[in-house]
Amino acid sequence: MAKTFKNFIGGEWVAPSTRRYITNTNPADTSDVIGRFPDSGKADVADAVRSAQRGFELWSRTPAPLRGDVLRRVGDLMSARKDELSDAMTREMGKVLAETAGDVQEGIDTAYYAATEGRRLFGHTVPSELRQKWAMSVRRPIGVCGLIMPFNFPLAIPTWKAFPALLCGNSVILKPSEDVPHTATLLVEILLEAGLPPEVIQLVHGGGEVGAALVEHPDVPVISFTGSTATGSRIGEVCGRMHKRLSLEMGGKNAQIVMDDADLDLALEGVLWGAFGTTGQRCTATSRLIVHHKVHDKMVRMVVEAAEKLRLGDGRQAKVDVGPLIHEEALAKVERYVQIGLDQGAELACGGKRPRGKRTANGWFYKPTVFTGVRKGSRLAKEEIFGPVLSVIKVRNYEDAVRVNNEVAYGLSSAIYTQDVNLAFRAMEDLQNGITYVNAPTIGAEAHLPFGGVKQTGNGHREGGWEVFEFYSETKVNYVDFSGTLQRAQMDNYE
Ligand code: UN1
Repeated sequence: MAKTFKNFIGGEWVAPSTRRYITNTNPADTSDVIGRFPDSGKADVADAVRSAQRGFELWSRTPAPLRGDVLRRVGDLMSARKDELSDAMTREMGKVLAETAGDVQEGIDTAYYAATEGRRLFGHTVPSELRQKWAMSVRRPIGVCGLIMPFNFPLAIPTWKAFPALLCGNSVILKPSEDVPHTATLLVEILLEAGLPPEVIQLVHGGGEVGAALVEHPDVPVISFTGSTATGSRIGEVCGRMHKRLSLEMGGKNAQIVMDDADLDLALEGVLWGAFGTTGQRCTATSRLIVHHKVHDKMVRMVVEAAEKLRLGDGRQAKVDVGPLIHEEALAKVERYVQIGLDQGAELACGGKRPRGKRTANGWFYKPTVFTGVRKGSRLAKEEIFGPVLSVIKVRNYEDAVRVNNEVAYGLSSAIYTQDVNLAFRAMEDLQNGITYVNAPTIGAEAHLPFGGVKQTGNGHREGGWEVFEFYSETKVNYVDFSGTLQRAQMDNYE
């Protein structure tokens, strides 16, 4: 009998009010059951909010450097348990161990960055226009933050959201993806062990019902969401109506541009990692390879030859390059897009089917797939697939490459491979993305820099780095007049 997991609400591990559960299985081998996790409902969210409000009262009054100390201990515990966390993560999410170790590391980096921010959290002190008057701004906690996470970074993304939120003095309700609830459970255990007061963190497992209840709850003033653009739009409507603070990280259709002067071996390594790492299930995944016509045929040959050699299998086994997709539905979506590609006249250069063989028989595997001759404006060229499918687009020159990169609705990351320093700098200006890499793939953002995209990818906020602390805190301005007289701003100095 599979282990039954609980929510963490009101400072205790509790069963969901619904008495419903979702069975979580290993996507590389669906006969491996990780456990049953709560399929919670609105009442569980309501309980979590009430408790989180008490948590907020306590935590928002705790000095920021002490809040930082808790996060430093969280980083220490995550470091000590890196192997255990990576293993648990690969088991429920599928990506290879090297990648889940990177995912844990991103969480550790985020913890230590947030810990030190507790001793900064700068405001400004600025001169007043009046004599004997002081003016300053400070950062204040906001309240209960509802954090809604995707499956692809089971630890890094929850930490990106939760650690800065906590450092700023907010309490947090985590709604992990129902596909990776175990990793979130381990994270909450670590937070508690590190000394976070119990009511400051709540964990409510479940699906869309939990997410919707959080978004619609009047006492959750901050929502952060990473996921699809369609869901993000619905969340945005509700938050707009309720005047909530909302950070959205949504889709991508990221491209790697290869110019005719590029180091093709380097470009090859970049595109393999960008397109097929995490089985293409990153918001930052390389989904389009935009290649200068002079090197197009050669580059395609190199990519196809290398893609065919990638070894599929259980990410916990040695020598596996690519794990499974997260679930049957994700696999079906990839299959649908392959059909759409064929229907719209693209040429299948490799992949395009499920693998055969024992190693992959029980999981949601799909072969790394490359399409060439992908027409500008076709669905393969425009829509996010979130799987191991790469579309190659041939271009005439740099301007054409920029145009193709920019003509999609999304704007998360882009990459350009060139030896021409002038062109590299022009690209940094011309490519409409939140992140541009020069001679490096579209994935691999670092935790201490702002992360996010333009256009339909986001709503203007950033995760990571210094900017995220502004999202999770409210600016308050204080004026102190110590003149003992009424001084009228804009008037008494300008008579
Ligand atoms: C995501 O796919 O949502 O830059 C996040 C990267 C990772 C984070 C990706 N550090 O690829």
